[in-house]
Amino acid sequence: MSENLNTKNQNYDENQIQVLEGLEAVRKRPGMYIGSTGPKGLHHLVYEIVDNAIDEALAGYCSQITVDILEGDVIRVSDNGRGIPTGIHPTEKISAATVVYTILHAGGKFGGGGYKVAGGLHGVGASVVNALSEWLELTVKDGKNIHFQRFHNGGHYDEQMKIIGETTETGTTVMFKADPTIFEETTVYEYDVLLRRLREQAFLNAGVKIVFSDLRNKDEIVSETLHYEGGIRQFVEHLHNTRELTPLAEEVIYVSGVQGDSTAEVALMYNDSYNELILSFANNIHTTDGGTHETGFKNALTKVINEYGKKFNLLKDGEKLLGDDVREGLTAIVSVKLTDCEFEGQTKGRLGNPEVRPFVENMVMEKLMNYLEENPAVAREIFDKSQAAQRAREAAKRARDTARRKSAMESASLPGKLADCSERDIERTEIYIVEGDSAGGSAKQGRDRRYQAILPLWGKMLNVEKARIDKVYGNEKLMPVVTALGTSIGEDFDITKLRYGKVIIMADADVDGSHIRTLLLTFFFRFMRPLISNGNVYIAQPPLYKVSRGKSEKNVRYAFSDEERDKYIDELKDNNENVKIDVQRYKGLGEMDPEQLWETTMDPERRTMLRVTMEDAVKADEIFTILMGDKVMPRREFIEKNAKYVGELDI
Ligand code: 1YM
Repeated sequence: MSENLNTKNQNYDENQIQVLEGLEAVRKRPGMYIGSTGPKGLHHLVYEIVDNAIDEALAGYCSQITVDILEGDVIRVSDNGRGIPTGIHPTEKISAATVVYTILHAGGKFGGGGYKVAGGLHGVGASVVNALSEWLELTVKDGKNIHFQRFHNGGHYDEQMKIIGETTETGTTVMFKADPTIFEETTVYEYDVLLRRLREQAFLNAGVKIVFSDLRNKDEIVSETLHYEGGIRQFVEHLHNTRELTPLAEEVIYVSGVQGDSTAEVALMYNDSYNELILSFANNIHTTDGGTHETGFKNALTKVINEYGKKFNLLKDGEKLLGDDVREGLTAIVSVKLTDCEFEGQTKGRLGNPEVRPFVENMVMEKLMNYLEENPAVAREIFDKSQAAQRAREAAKRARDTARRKSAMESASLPGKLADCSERDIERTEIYIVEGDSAGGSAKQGRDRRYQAILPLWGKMLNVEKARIDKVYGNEKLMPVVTALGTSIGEDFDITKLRYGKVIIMADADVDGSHIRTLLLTFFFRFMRPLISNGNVYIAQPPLYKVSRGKSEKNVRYAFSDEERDKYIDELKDNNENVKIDVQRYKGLGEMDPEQLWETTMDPERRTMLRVTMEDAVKADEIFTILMGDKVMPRREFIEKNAKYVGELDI
């Protein structure tokens, strides 16, 4: 606070003290404003600034937004809008633009005349970004003058905003460097992460043009223009393309409506897969847990397709398609823009506004019904697909009932190969799912039988990406997993029935092991998703090498990477040049004896495991569709691109 202020007015001193108190609050609790100080929070800084430029574009004053990552992970965002007002603010006695960048909650845009729609931090974003930056430079062109101000160390400034030149252009440019003392983990941006979000924003705001470039490496400049006149229609097409899915009909169905100050739009398309993907947004914010807009859409879709079936006598009396039937193979975007969004739930990922459900529901019912009547061929295809899903659901139900009857008749319903644990408290229990009989044998002998259960897998694996649920019920490899976990699958999934707190996949560190891991993860993702979002799924990390010197137990080290192996070799040599170090490479779990397996991979005191998390269900869906789908090219591309990331599993 003892900054050397270049001010002539006592007001400015007081002002800066007040300002810095506000920004200091942000620096003390960054998580409250941007969620975290990890990579996610870091990228959030960019979104906050871009959001302001998008608001300006939506207000109709800006046609292009440029986003650059510069050397040293400096971000530059530029727009050709009106430019943030630079006049002296009536009560704060400093430039309005300075107010926007230094006063928390200046986002109300000075009350009145602001935008009808605001997302993100509702405009407080600019000052939050400034508070969390090592430095930030703001340039505003107002058609006459170029105004400039520099901030440093989280919003401090030595000089007020000043004119540095003349111009006939208008617009705002913001350049900033995230503060490494706040973002301790990393201040390096991931191009793909920013690209994904910028592209999403370009889809959601039809016509807005965003030019995004990575200029960090002069030899490898990457640039992308994101500009979609078709808006969310093109979003749906994009989701089909990236997943290499085959659409059912050629064009995307699009409906929209207005009610007062609110707008709603829906784009949808079917494909020949069995999965549904609905992404919903409120004021451009992804509502990961859905909410009233999504419910309204789903209700309408079910009603319309049933009504269509009745009207054309395609449904027998009393026959009814359920939501899951009409959503099989559906890709849809639901986007609403409201004056005031209420976000609910622990992660604020669900839209709560009750009036939105009937608004979306009625709009979609009316317009989609019209569409289907005007496009009978498309309508018939959608209906037939839904009916096929319904028939499969009934077949699955029969299979399930048979499975249930069978298990009720068998005295012990748990799978025969399961070596269960004695403890029942799921806070403490864990199950190792192990591929291969020899590894299974070692694991059974090496485990702590009080709380560790072992389930060896055998038989032919089903590629669940290409199977409906009825196939799972008949699969000899997956059913033991289902019965051992106790939760059932799909609609019947019940996490309260889970028999083990940790579900640990243990497979070899080779190609086959990786295949079985992927298949099991896909299975959990498609049929037991809450298991993943709840954080119950883990991947065991067996060591790659055993490094030892002589026979003493004291001189044995297990290495999980080549670097670690070399480090242990040096450590055990202890500067004695001639000493012999033994390095054993484990080709598979089966090579380890029970004791080694326990020490290195299963002992809770010593093991390392990866917890599988689901940061982004959309990305995960894309990954699984690519990894397990029919198309070879995208799979190879994905694997090549991501090979370096193997080891951290964040689907
Ligand atoms: C690179 C980031 O922030 N552009 C931007 C911001 C504003 C305006 C124009 C703007 C808004 C209004 C009137 C209004 C903002 N202004 C304010 C505030 N790009 C970027 N472009 N004139 C210009 O809302 O009425 C906050 S953001 F509060 F000063 F009006």
